[in-house]
Amino acid sequence: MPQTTHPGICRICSAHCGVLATVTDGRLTKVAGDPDNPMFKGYTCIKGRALPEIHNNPDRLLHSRKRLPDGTYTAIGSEQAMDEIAAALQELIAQHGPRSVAMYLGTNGLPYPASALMGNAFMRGIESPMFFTANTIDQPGKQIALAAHGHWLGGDVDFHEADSWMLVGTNPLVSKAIGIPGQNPSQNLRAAIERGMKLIVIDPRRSQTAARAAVHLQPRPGEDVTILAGIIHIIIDRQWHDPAFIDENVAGFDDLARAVAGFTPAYVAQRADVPEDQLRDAAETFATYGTKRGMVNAGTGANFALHGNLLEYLCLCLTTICGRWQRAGERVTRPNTLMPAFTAKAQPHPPYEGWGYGERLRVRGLTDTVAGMPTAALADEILLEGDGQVKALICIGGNPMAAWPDQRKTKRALESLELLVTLDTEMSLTSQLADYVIAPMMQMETPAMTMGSELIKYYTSGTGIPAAYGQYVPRIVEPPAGSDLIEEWRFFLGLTKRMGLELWFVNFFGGGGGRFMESPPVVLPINAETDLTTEELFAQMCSTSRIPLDEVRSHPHGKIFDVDAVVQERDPDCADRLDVGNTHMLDELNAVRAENYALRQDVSEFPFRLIPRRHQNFINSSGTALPALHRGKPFNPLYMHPEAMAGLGLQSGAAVSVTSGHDTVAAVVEADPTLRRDVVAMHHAFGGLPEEDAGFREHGTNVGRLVPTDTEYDPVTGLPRQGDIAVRVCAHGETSTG
Ligand SMILES: Nc1nc2c(c(=O)[nH]1)N[C@H]1C(S)=C(S)[C@@H](COP(=O)(O)OP(=O)(O)OC[C@H]3O[C@@H](n4cnc5c(=O)[nH]c(N)nc54)[C@H](O)[C@@H]3O)O[C@H]1N2
Ligand SMILES: Nc1nc2c(c(=O)[nH]1)N[C@H]1C(S)=C(S)[C@@H](COP(=O)(O)OP(=O)(O)OC[C@H]3O[C@@H](n4cnc5c(=O)[nH]c(N)nc54)[C@H](O)[C@@H]3O)O[C@H]1N2
Ligand code: SF4
Ligand SMILES: [Mo]
Repeated sequence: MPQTTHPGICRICSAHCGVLATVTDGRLTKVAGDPDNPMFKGYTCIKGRALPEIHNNPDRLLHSRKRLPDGTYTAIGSEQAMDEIAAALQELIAQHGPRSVAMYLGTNGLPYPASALMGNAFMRGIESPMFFTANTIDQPGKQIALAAHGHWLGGDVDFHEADSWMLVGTNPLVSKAIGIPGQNPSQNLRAAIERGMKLIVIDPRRSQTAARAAVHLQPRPGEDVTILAGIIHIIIDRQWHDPAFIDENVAGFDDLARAVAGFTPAYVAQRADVPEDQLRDAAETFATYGTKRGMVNAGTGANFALHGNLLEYLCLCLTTICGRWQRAGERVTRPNTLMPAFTAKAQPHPPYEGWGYGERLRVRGLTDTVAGMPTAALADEILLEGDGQVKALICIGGNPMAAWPDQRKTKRALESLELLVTLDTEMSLTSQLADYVIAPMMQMETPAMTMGSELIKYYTSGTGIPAAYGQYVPRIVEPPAGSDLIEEWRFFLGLTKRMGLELWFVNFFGGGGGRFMESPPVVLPINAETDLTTEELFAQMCSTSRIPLDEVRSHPHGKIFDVDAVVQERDPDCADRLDVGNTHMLDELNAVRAENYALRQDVSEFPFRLIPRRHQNFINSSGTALPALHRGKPFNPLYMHPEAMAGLGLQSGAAVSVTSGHDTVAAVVEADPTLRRDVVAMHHAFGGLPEEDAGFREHGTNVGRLVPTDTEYDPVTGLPRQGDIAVRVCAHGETSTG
């Protein structure tokens, strides 16, 4: 039995672990950690190790599918599918204009660096501005806040050298997403704590990360803005900020000080329900402990409670007034490898326009922003008749029916489309409504590189690879015999050729990042003559890399390159400043202070607050039906404190109804003593279609059903309240008034 083992890259999450993949008789049979990888040293997680089951999943699509008039699906050749889809798109564009075609890029764009970029180039090629991503239903406040605050061109403080770190509503030991470097976060945290770092975690749940914290604030959910304003208040009051750094680099300090003045420790403690001395302890530990190095990062938990932009802005303000950025002469924490070189400098990049420009939606006055188009409003754009109505949607590696807010509205919208195309490895909830489902190749069947993991540092601080690390691997396993699978970027190339388009492929999204590169983006013309392999396309994308791709490729187990990058002195004529006094943000903060918060805390109708949390074994909806990952529990329980359960007469495993002001869903309740008594938690992106609710023990519960898109939402990004959702819970089948 021929068996070979190859270095590979798991790209299920942004950590991009270097792995060893074993192929037996042409099938992927094992994925394990790679002890020879200098960055990961053998580390993987359960998801990466399940890559063989993911590739060999019997439910995986091996051929694209087309929906027949009776609603059933038939296999269709990929060439034929591209012929038909190209013709349908041309027809729609001719009749209704390019804006009638929209694209949505979900989380599974990440593993395939060329796919999102070619999709984006295609949209520019047909001149449609309707390019949406999951980012605006994730944490768009990160880019909005950076635009309002500006960037520090010296980059982040190194976690490995910091003495204190604050994490707000993020659980990186599970999500690997932010704060603690995601490349084996558990080990990174252990080493830091052994070295003496004090971790401060703000989370209504004693999460895996909170359990390791020196200070854990367990507040009411949704009060993170209040808490951060309170911490800034204490720091300014005690003069623990960094006046020299502020003097040289910061504008708006007095405005910030005035805006936080009303957030006294007593007020914050009362409002957020945290002990006042713990709040003081958090502020003191962060601001004064050790060598005073360390940053503040927030995650989805804190971002989903309506004030995401302000929340992220206050994280930057707190970091900045304490001078917690890498300074001249210090090592560059995240030097580029496959990205072009840049010179880190100890100086600000000034704020820039972050929202209110570009394409305007026809609903809720929303516009394009630095975080992209407002995805939570796309269903309304599809449903709203009239000029500009969206008639076709192409989804790449995303699952609107599982992950978008307001599942019922999403379903009405997707069903009303004239053309819905998904590129998905299975008949996902969204694929089940699609006219065409394009079956793509999977991770180990395509070449891979770490550029995506490196790139995310430009999206927000606290992410990216904290070393000049790079890895590139060729295809490891052939697609299954007899299959007809296509790489996603080639699908867009196929449409381009059929539609006679001329595209301009750009090697990375401009966004915040483009402005820090020393070389302009690589721009490639793509047209009917284009004839490229994926390797050749990657080579073009990396043609301006700091470390040449061939050099990276010659280290198949990945390499930490000897890049000796040090933050340079500021330019002598630099007069730019970081802004901690942005008017939009401080107005919002004043409005938060003026709120009658007792109204929101009233528990008479809705006694619980539902918060989000991530599952160790799945990324969103991916893999939730796979026995290797769900291990006999294919649903997402409603986690509840045991005392709260006892109060309702509930036992773990009982069926419950969860009701928000918007809708009701059925779920299985499970005791979780790590929660506050007044908080319940759920993983999102589970569940079936709305008419399949009875199957919640088989496929779980859709949280998006409880979330309206048009009552409580951020006016800049459209992000609705996806956390701190007021709910009541009762035994399933009973009705209750709470
Ligand atoms: N209520 C609530 N809503 C939320 C959130 C929340 O916490 N609570 N979280 C939000 C966040 S942070 C995000 S990022 C979004 C996620 O929103 P989406 O990205 O739209 O949702 P996913 O479930 O990640 O969709 C992934 C899809 O990719 C498919 N897939 C798996 N592997 C591959 C592959 O190799 N290739 C391709 N082409 N497809 C593949 C899966 O089958 C699945 O259909 O949801 C948001 N919505
Ligand atoms: N294993 C795994 N990893 C993932 C994903 C996954 O689904 N599974 N998804 C990926 C994606 S798309 C994303 S965006 C990232 C998200 O990464 P994170 O943002 O780190 O998400 P979580 O791990 O859910 O951590 C959020 C934490 O916020 C807490 N929380 C909830 N509400 C509040 C609140 O109001 N205030 C505060 N302070 N805390 C609150 C929750 O208890 C939870 O511990 O993870 C990525 N990585
Ligand atoms: S941490 Fe992320 S990249 Fe690493 S093995 Fe797990 S899912 Fe894959
Ligand atoms: Mo996300």
